[in-house]
Amino acid sequence: MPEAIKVLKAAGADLDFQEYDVNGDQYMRTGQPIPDAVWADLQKADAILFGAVGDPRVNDAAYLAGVLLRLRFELDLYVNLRPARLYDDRLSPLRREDRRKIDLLIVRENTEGLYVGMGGRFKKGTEEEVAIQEDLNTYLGVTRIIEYAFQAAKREVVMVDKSNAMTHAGALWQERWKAVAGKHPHVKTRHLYVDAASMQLVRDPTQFEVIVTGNLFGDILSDLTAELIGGMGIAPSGNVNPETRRGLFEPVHGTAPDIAGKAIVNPVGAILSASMMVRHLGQTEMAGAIESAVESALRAGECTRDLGGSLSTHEVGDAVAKRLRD
Ligand code: GGG
Repeated sequence: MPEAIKVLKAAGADLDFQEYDVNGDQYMRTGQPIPDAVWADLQKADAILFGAVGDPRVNDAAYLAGVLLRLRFELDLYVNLRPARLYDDRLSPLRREDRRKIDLLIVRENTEGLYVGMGGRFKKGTEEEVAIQEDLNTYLGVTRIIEYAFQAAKREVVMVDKSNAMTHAGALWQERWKAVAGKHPHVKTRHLYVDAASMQLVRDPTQFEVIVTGNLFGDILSDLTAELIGGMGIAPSGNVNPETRRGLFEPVHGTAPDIAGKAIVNPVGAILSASMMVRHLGQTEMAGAIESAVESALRAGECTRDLGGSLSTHEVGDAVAKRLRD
């Protein structure tokens, strides 16, 4: 986060920053994932820049649910934008050069699906235990995310589901997909089952512009697409509500406790999330300038070791910030 803020300031972002410590320490101390006073402020913010949630000392799903899922659900940030753009050819694991022009967007439904926490465990701890995790899909939720994908696309939207096996939810997705697609005849459409989509993403990701899918599949596919462009350290995301204009921006990665505090974590995912945030706030030129500065630093090899460089987290922030000031 400090590197993302550093870059925003170097880019001349005219924003008031308010920093909040929402972390495992304060959760263990107070039992509150987000303190009430912090929550009140977050509800009023124009945008939220978020790091990551996860702490090996906290083996408690209520922590993740009480931080990230609460923000997504209660602020109704129903669109999760997960772009994947390859900034430097050498970061791609793909052998064929013509398959490396990757510039796609995953539009993940962010407030429904398996993440709502419905279900339960019956006869818990016995050999007869039954565990049910419910996959919630609503007419409104499915319709609005598909509609958003069409707004975001110029050329083609690919809808990904598993409607051949998940027949109830899948039927709703199929019906809403056809209905919404019918309103956008100028945009091409394609449907893929999630297994086929995974295969196609590895085979030739350049074929995709916008992919729209549910919460779980979007989560999984976007880790795959992150690896196609350099890994989890580089992938940004935005959680937005296009109607209220609320937004939360965060790197796709988690907290990576194994490398925390060593000044080697890659700040690019956070920096690119900050650029998505200023774009959301209407500063398109600034967002483009930040992305160009990141691209130039990566191409010059000014990056952390996960991308083959030797710079520290802070030095990467400096390298990007310097390009914005020069
Ligand atoms: N910025 C994404 C994020 O925080 N995701 C939550 C997550 O994956 N937590 C688990 C972890 O950090 O290992």
